[in-house]
Amino acid sequence: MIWNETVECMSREEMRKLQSLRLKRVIERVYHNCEPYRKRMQAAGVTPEDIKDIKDIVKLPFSSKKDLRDYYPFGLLSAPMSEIVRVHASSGTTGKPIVVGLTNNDLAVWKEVGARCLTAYGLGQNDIVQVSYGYGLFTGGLGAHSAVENIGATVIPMSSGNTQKQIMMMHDLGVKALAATPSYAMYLAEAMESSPYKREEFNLRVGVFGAEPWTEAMRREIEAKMGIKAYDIYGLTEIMGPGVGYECECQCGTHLNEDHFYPEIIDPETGEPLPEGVEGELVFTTLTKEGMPLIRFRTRDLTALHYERCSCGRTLVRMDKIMGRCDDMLIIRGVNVFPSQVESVICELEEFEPFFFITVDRVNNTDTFEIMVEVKQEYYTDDMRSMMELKKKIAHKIQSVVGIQPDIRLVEPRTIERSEGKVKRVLDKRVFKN
Ligand code: DLL
Repeated sequence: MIWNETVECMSREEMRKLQSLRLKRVIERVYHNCEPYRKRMQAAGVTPEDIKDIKDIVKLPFSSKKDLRDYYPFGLLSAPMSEIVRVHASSGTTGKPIVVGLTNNDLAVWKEVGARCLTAYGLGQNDIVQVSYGYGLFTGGLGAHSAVENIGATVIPMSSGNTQKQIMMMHDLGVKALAATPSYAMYLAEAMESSPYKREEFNLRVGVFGAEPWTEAMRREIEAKMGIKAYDIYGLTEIMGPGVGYECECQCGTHLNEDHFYPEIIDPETGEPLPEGVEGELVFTTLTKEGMPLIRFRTRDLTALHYERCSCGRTLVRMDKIMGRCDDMLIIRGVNVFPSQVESVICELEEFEPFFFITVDRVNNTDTFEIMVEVKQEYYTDDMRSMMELKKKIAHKIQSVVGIQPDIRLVEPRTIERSEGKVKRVLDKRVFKN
C-alpha cells in the first residue's frame, strides 16, 4: 500500500520541478532569515537569484555537524522562536549536544513522511504498534509515535527499557509491529525466547528498525527469532528523525522522501558529487523545513543512490542500506574495518550469538584488534580443543572479510551487555593515547 501515491510515484521530471521550486524557496528563506547562511553564501559568491533549478544546488556551500555546534543552540534557526513548537537534540561524542527547532509545519511534514513509511510496511488503522525507541530529546520515540497516530493505528508509547514489561505488553495487547533499534530488537527477541509465552501467542509481524547500521545477516537473525518481517527506517536529528527514508515490500533499498529531503552523494575526501550507484557520503538539503533548514548537510553516512523505478511502483530514489559512517571506520594496521563487516560474519556462523564487542589498542607500536563474541549455549564447552577450533574458525572467516586477523575472545551467552537503544560495539583505546 502507498500512503501518498502522487508524490511517492511521481515522474522524475515532476519531482525535479517540485524540488527546484522548493529549493528556491528554502534558499530565499535561509538567506533572508539566517545570518550564518547569508554570510556563507556571500563568501561563496552565490545569491538566491543564482538558484533557479535543483541542479544549481552544487553552487551552494556544505554545512556540517560542526555548524550546529558552532551556532548552538539556536543560531541556525530560520524561523522566529515564537514559531518553534518543539526541540530535539542528539548527543555527540563530546561536549554539548546539537539542538534542532521545529515549527508546526515541520511536525506536519514529519508525520506525513512517517505515515509513508508505516504504510509501506503494510500497517494500517487496525494495527497496534509498540514504540520502543526512547522518548525525549532523541527523535526516535516521538517521531515514530506521531507517524503511528497519523495512519490511525494504535500506538503503545513504551519507550526503551524495562524489557520484561515490553514483552508482556507485546503479548497481552496483540502488538503487530515493534519499532526499536535493531540491537534492542535482538535483545527483545532473546528475552521473548526465555519468557513464559510461546512465540505463537504473539501477534507480532513487522519490525520498524533503524537509528543504527544493521546488516542483512542481522535482519535474517531477528526475523527468524521473532517470526516477523523486519523493515529499515532511516533518519537523523538534524534533518528529521525517523522517516527520512524507508524500505518498501521489495526491500531493495531505502526510499528517500526526496520531495522534502534532497539527497546527494559526494566524495568524502574532495566534496565532489559522485554519479548514481557509486558509494560516498550522503548529503541532504531540507527542501521544506521552516525551523532549521539545512543546506547540503554532510551526514557522514556512507551509501549509494539508485534512481530507476522500484518494482513496488514508487519512483522515490533508493539508497543502499547504510553499513557505516565515515566516523565508524576503524583503521587497524592500515586496513579499513567497519563493525558491520564483523557483524555480518558473526551472524552467518551457526555457533555464535549475534552479540560482540571490538576493542582496538596500540601495544608496542602495533595495533591490536580483539573481538569478544558470545558462543551459543549448545556450542559452549569446557573442552579446550573444541573452543580453539571455534576461535580459529571465526578468526579465519573475519580475516577473509576484513583483511586482518583478529584476536578472538569467546565468552558465554549473555556476557556482553545488551543495548536498549543504539548499541556501542567498539572501544578504540588508541584515541586516549594520541
Ligand atoms: O537515529 C533517528 C532515527 C530514530 C532513525 C529512529 C530511525 C529510527 P540520530 O540519533 O541523529 O537520529 O542518529 C542519526 O543514525 O546519521 C545514521 O548514522 C544512523 N542511522 C539512523 N537510521 C539508520 C538506519 C536517529 N536505518 C544517525 N540504518 C544517522 C543505518 C542509521 N544507520
